[in-house]
Amino acid sequence: MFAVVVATLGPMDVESFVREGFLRIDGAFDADAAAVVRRAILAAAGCTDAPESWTRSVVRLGMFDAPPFVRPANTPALRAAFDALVGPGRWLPCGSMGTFRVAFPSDAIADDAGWHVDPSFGYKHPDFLEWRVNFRSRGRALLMLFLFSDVGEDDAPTRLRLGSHVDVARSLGDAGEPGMTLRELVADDFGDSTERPIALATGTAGTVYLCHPFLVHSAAKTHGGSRPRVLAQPPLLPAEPLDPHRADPSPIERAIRLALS
Ligand SMILES: O=C(O)CCC(=O)C(=O)O
Repeated sequence: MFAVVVATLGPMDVESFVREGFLRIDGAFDADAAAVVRRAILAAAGCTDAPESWTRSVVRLGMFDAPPFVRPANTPALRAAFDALVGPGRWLPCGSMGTFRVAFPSDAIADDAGWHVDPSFGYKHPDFLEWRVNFRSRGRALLMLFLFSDVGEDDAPTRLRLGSHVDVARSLGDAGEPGMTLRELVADDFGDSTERPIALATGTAGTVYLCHPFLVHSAAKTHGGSRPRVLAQPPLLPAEPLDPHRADPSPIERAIRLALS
């Protein structure tokens, strides 16, 4: 069973993060704040609470940076968790929520539900499969999943490959400083991580999953529930380059170092 954290992170939580590659923080932000954002996102998608208005299976909406959207990413509980996992002074406050992905109840197979890690540099290339990741996780300190709706097992939870950050770190270690493209990582089966057990990113609105940047994950293929699932996935940006070999590695860096050794 993976760790679920309600308040401050303890040593066991941190060790679970290093081993499994993620932590679930319950009540990381307020459920009322989640409801405000959820309504705004559904309105931006041209929908209401009425199922008749849910005419697509998936909608992506980008780059919301107004205070109600970014406040959930800057709560005291999350800032403390960022300090514990990335290190005080080594991360930048979140100024935008990245892409919101809304999944609506539907049997249609989502065409963007493939296993992947989120690339963190090389974005100038027009083909996203050429975007890159390297063993230092250049450009990204954490992958974060913010639940703005209640997400049960039938509500299209994100799928997480437990421990896959270790497999990916090993492949990236072999690739050195230039790292690998997403295309190369796909061909590598993300460090041969296909047999790893899968966890589902479920929880009530206000839950946040803090994930190692190398954690392999995928959207659910279908949505068998009855309410739209609203998720944001902003990166936590590093304030300085990560260095798995430094004298006082953060848990993120320590997980990489353990995989490389
Ligand atoms: O919607 C989800 O559950 C995850 C989406 C995702 O991983 C992505 O868009 O990169």
